[in-house]
Amino acid sequence: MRDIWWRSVEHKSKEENDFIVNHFKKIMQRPFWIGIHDTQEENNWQWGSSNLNKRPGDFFNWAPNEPSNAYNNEDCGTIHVNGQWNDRTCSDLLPFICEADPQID
Ligand SMILES: [Ca+2]
Ligand SMILES: [Ca+2]
Repeated sequence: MRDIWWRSVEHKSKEENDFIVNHFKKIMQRPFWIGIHDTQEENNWQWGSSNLNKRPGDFFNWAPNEPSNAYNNEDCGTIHVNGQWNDRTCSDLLPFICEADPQID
Protein backbone atom coordinates (compact mmCIF):
# COMPACT_ATOMS: atom_id res chain seq x y z
CA MET A 1 0.00 0.00 0.00
CA ARG A 2 1.24 3.44 -0.79
CA ASP A 3 0.61 6.35 1.58
CA ILE A 4 1.48 9.89 0.66
CA TRP A 5 1.96 12.58 3.31
CA TRP A 6 1.27 16.02 1.95
CA ARG A 7 2.50 19.03 3.81
CA SER A 8 3.40 22.58 3.11
CA VAL A 9 6.86 22.64 1.61
CA GLU A 10 9.72 22.56 4.11
CA HIS A 11 13.09 24.20 3.70
CA LYS A 12 15.41 22.33 6.01
CA SER A 13 18.64 23.27 4.30
CA LYS A 14 20.06 26.06 2.18
CA GLU A 15 19.97 23.67 -0.79
CA GLU A 16 16.24 23.05 -0.37
CA ASN A 17 15.59 26.76 0.11
CA ASP A 18 17.56 27.60 -3.05
CA PHE A 19 15.79 24.83 -4.97
CA ILE A 20 12.37 26.24 -4.13
CA VAL A 21 13.35 29.80 -5.02
CA ASN A 22 15.00 28.76 -8.28
CA HIS A 23 12.04 26.64 -9.39
CA PHE A 24 9.22 28.92 -8.34
CA LYS A 25 10.60 32.45 -8.59
CA LYS A 26 8.64 33.10 -11.80
CA ILE A 27 5.37 32.65 -9.94
CA MET A 28 6.55 34.12 -6.63
CA GLN A 29 5.06 37.57 -7.10
CA ARG A 30 3.73 37.26 -3.59
CA PRO A 31 5.26 35.49 -0.63
CA PHE A 32 3.94 32.03 0.03
CA TRP A 33 3.64 29.84 3.06
CA ILE A 34 6.32 27.44 4.08
CA GLY A 35 5.60 24.77 6.62
CA ILE A 36 7.23 26.39 9.64
CA HIS A 37 5.36 27.73 12.65
CA ASP A 38 5.73 28.70 16.32
CA THR A 39 2.12 28.09 17.27
CA GLN A 40 2.98 25.81 20.19
CA GLU A 41 5.58 28.01 21.87
CA GLU A 42 6.56 31.54 20.90
CA ASN A 43 9.85 31.64 18.98
CA ASN A 44 10.21 27.84 19.06
CA TRP A 45 9.98 27.33 15.30
CA GLN A 46 9.01 23.88 14.11
CA TRP A 47 8.23 22.36 10.75
CA GLY A 48 4.80 20.93 10.23
CA SER A 49 6.23 17.43 9.93
CA SER A 50 7.98 17.62 13.31
CA ASN A 51 5.11 15.71 14.85
CA LEU A 52 5.80 12.90 12.36
CA ASN A 53 9.13 12.27 14.10
CA LYS A 54 11.00 14.05 11.36
CA ARG A 55 14.09 16.03 12.21
CA PRO A 56 13.04 19.61 12.97
CA GLY A 57 16.09 20.97 11.16
CA ASP A 58 18.50 23.72 12.07
CA PHE A 59 18.39 25.83 8.91
CA PHE A 60 16.64 29.19 9.17
CA ASN A 61 16.69 32.00 6.65
CA TRP A 62 14.82 34.83 8.32
CA ALA A 63 14.99 38.29 6.75
CA PRO A 64 16.68 40.97 8.88
CA ASN A 65 14.57 41.82 11.96
CA GLU A 66 12.41 38.74 11.41
CA PRO A 67 10.71 36.85 12.92
CA SER A 68 9.09 39.96 14.37
CA ASN A 69 5.92 38.44 15.87
CA ALA A 70 4.19 41.73 15.06
CA TYR A 71 1.17 42.53 17.23
CA ASN A 72 2.10 39.34 19.09
CA ASN A 73 0.25 37.52 16.34
CA GLU A 74 2.71 36.16 13.77
CA ASP A 75 3.22 32.43 14.14
CA CYS A 76 3.51 31.11 10.56
CA GLY A 77 6.44 31.41 8.15
CA THR A 78 6.49 32.72 4.59
CA ILE A 79 9.21 32.93 1.94
CA HIS A 80 9.85 35.85 -0.38
CA VAL A 81 11.29 35.76 -3.88
CA ASN A 82 14.73 36.61 -2.46
CA GLY A 83 14.58 33.39 -0.44
CA GLN A 84 14.29 35.12 2.94
CA TRP A 85 11.59 34.27 5.45
CA ASN A 86 9.09 36.36 7.39
CA ASP A 87 6.59 35.41 10.05
CA ARG A 88 2.99 36.44 9.41
CA THR A 89 -0.44 36.00 10.85
CA CYS A 90 -1.44 32.40 10.13
CA SER A 91 -4.88 33.37 8.82
CA ASP A 92 -3.47 35.54 6.00
CA LEU A 93 -4.53 34.25 2.59
CA LEU A 94 -1.37 33.35 0.68
CA PRO A 95 -0.40 30.65 -1.81
CA PHE A 96 1.58 27.61 -0.76
CA ILE A 97 3.41 24.70 -2.35
CA CYS A 98 3.05 21.15 -1.09
CA GLU A 99 5.64 18.42 -1.00
CA ALA A 100 5.06 14.73 -0.48
CA ASP A 101 6.93 11.71 0.81
CA PRO A 102 5.77 8.60 -1.01
CA GLN A 103 5.93 5.72 1.48
CA ILE A 104 5.61 2.10 0.51
CA ASP A 105 4.49 -0.28 3.24
CA1 LIG B 1 5.25 34.00 16.80
CA1 LIG C 1 7.05 39.34 10.63
